[in-house]
Amino acid sequence: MKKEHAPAENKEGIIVAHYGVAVDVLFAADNVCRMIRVKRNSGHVVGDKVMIQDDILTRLGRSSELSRMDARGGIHIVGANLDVLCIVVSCEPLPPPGFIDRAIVSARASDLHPVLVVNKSDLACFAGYEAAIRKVYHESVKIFTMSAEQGTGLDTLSDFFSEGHRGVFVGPTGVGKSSILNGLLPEIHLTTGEISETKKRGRNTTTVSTLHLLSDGGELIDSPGFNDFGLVDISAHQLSTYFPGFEKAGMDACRFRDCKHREEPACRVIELVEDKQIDRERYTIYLQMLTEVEAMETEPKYRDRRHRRKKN
Ligand SMILES: Nc1nc2c(ncn2[C@@H]2O[C@H](COP(=O)(O)OP(=O)(O)O)[C@@H](O)[C@H]2O)c(=O)[nH]1
Ligand SMILES: [Mg+2]
Repeated sequence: MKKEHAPAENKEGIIVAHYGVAVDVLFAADNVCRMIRVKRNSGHVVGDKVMIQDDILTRLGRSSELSRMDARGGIHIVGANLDVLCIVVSCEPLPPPGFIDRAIVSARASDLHPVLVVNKSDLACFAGYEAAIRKVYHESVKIFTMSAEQGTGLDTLSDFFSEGHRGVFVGPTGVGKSSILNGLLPEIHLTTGEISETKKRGRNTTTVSTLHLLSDGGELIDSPGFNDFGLVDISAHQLSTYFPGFEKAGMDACRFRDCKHREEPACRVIELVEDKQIDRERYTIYLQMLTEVEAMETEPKYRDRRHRRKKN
């Protein structure tokens, strides 16, 4: 891709990297990338479609936006105009409890298609971990397994994206997000990190989100790792509809349309738990998340979050 410095007029592009006070904009029509200055808290994120005129950048409307909350209540937009959320996990380091469920619920609530990537298939801990992941999620999401280190399993992910998807990698630092992208696009050389032997956690080497065009089609955003995937603006009704594992109950199978699957009569989810078709442990996790979401719905500090919105 060429880098251009002369002003471009009235062109539509897409933000492919964000550096705080500047963004890289890719003009797909002529495959040229330009760096444009922006205000520090401009609110632009990678994936945003923009219009440039006289060096002024205007953001166009978003078709989708995926947000998460960090442990301090700060809201981050993970990416814009995406249709896929790629949740990357590994058996070392492990994702924090609840990370996958929250990511799946958030994706579905934002109209994104969540998929799971289980990386590091070369490690001894992989087989047991993958089996556990499949047991819980195989009916809910597509699961890709791979080893970025050995270059195996990457083709299936690239085939999936070649259908024309735009996705973002999310997952804790050290699971191999950047390594997978390097495997898909060897010419990009993203910085990857060492895993600390004592903490078994990755060091944060990816500091900005960057969007990459895959050679066979589709686009993928590499993002800095994070451990908190707090739910943002998710209602109890959305959670009861989107929780992974409840798909088998079917839409509107409960007597009440707004059934929260807690103690309502003729609740299909509760029936399936009693029938052992939904794992009781999964149901308990759901109830914990439900209590949390209900608390957020009534908690004033969560109601007006606009002032605490952050980019990325
Ligand atoms: N054994 C093994 N190590 C991997 C694999 N993929 C990445 N790693 C290593 O895991 C560490 C973190 O990788 P990185 O791509 O920076 O992770 P990120 O923080 O998710 O972007 C690096 O030391 C990689 O070499 C894999 O498939 N197998
Ligand atoms: Mg990285």
